[in-house]
Amino acid sequence: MYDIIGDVHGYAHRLEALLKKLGYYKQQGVWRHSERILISVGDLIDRGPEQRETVNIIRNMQEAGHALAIMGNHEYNAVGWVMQDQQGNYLRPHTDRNRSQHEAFLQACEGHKGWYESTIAWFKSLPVYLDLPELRVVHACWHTPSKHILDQHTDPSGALLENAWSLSGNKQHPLFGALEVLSKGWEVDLPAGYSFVDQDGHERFKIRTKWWREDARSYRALAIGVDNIKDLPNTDMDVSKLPGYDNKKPLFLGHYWMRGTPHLQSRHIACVDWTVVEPNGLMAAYRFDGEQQLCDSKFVAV
Ligand SMILES: [Mn+2]
Repeated sequence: MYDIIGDVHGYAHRLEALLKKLGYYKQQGVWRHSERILISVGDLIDRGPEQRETVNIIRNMQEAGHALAIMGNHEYNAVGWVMQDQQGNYLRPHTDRNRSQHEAFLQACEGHKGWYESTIAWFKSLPVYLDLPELRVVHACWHTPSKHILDQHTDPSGALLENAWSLSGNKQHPLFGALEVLSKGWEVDLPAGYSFVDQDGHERFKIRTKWWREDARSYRALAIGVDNIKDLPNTDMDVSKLPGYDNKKPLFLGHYWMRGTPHLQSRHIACVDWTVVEPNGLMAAYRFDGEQQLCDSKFVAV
């Protein structure tokens, strides 16, 4: 069965500590488990001190058949940093803000041109979601209409077709919005006059939502990643537009900077990103044994 691990963001030593705790061991330079497969929810890179080591661990495992991996928004952006659209603009504009978010990875790649090119090619080969017989994995939001749009632009392995990359950078194209929802989540505009400052100090006018919550209606209850909740209006949002979840299979997410002791988002949804990038954060996994109702006690973290 599967162990699903959260965003690593370049913290290779924390990843290795987690692998050890999960019973994986290194053989001929590749981490493996005799009975289990690792699944990464994406966001291997950016922020942390061991960018190349992190990619190498997961890529080696995947190529040896011991892991599966999907693309997070950071891998998508890494590809967009080097790819241009038909007008010659980078899919990920080289603004100061985007550069600072990507700086740790770019620095780690300096002097390693061959490794960098090979890694970008590997990122391009990753699927955006997994729909396995027992479970589903997506970086941020399971949204069937977005999946259907994406599926028109992928090969049988789930990787984006080569010509789809430039389409995906065009905000007018449905693929752009589909990838935003799947990899960045269900974001909602705040009413005019409202904004908040995110963990990187940037002012934002949209909130990420706990799109899986069926019992909440207000901006304050549905927002995630807002430290000072009083920055948000004390009113309800139009929840009829939230995607919800069909609960047909367990779903695993990353992306959300969860804090505290790892716990489920619902009986069918587990976010495994417990914010290894912060001093009190955790590198977490969910140990999945085929159960269709998930359980808090199956999180493992270091
Ligand atoms: Mn992340």
